[in-house]
Amino acid sequence: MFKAGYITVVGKPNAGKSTLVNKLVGFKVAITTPKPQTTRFNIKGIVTSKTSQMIFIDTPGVHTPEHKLGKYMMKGVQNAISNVDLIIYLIDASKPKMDMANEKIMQDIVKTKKNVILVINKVDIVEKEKILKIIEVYTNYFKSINGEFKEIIPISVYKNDGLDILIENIEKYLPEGEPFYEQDEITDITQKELVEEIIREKALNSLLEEVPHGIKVEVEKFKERENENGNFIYDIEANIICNKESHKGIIIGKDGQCLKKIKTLALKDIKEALDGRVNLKLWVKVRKNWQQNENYLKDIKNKIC
Ligand SMILES: Nc1nc2c(ncn2[C@@H]2O[C@H](COP(=O)(O)OP(=O)(O)OP(=O)(O)O)[C@@H](O)[C@H]2O)c(=O)[nH]1
Ligand SMILES: [Mg+2]
Repeated sequence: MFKAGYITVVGKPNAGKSTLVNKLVGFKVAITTPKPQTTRFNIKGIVTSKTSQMIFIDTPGVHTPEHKLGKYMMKGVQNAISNVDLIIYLIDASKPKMDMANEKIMQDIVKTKKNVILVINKVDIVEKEKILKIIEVYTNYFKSINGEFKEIIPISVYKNDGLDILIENIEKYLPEGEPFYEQDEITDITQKELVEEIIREKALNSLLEEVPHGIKVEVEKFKERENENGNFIYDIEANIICNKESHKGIIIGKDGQCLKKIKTLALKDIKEALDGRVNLKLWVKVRKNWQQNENYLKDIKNKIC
């Protein structure tokens, strides 16, 4: 009998949630960076096989919010753990310290009474003996709040290690039922949102610590046309929005070098993702404290509900 269901991937920032979902889907549906708090809204990644349809929900990393944007991000996580068939709690084996964020995640997921699988990622960069200790610490804490991990699976997304076992175990906990999505559907992120996210990824990777988290990308124009040879051409205009005047200059860089770099890197990925020719225009705009302003958070809010 065919199985189909929703699986939320939850964890602290930088654990590798988006990297894992991308790997399982086989397409980059979510951006990934070495910086924490990369993902801002829930993104679905759909994997359909002969035996099952797994709908993964990649969520923002759990943290204590410092502004309204962060609060909405955390609301998204709450929604994603409440309405699913299975929760994957992903932790980073190289940063296993049990802290308040980890405790909060486990307290939240235990309340849902859903099945939970503990997945320990990045085992490629830690010694084997350390993994046993991590398992002990996390299982003990979860037990102390009346939780129980249905399975515990160490993986390395980088090394493709443990992913087959993970898939087998996920299927075990999915309900029987018909697929929710067509076989060729892989995500709910739109082409426009994907472009915004790709540009944001390149900006995050090109900028120093203080600037990136204040950045938002908005595509203003997204036009698709077909040339006489049947090839698609996309005309895209986008704004990189920052929250301080001083950040604008940093994003543009000396002689526009930084913005140029962001554009070159983004163009490459956008062309690949859209499978066509792309004309990209990028501007930098300032919106003071946009992360605190309801008017500028409407799009993120809409993605939560
Ligand atoms: N060594 C190692 N690094 C990994 C692995 N998986 C992911 N990473 C790296 O971990 C960093 C964070 O990955 P993301 O997928 O962006 O993490 P995330 O959990 O989605 O982070 P947020 O969106 O901020 O919550 C990136 O630099 C990844 O390349 C892995 O298996 N091994
Ligand atoms: Mg992410």
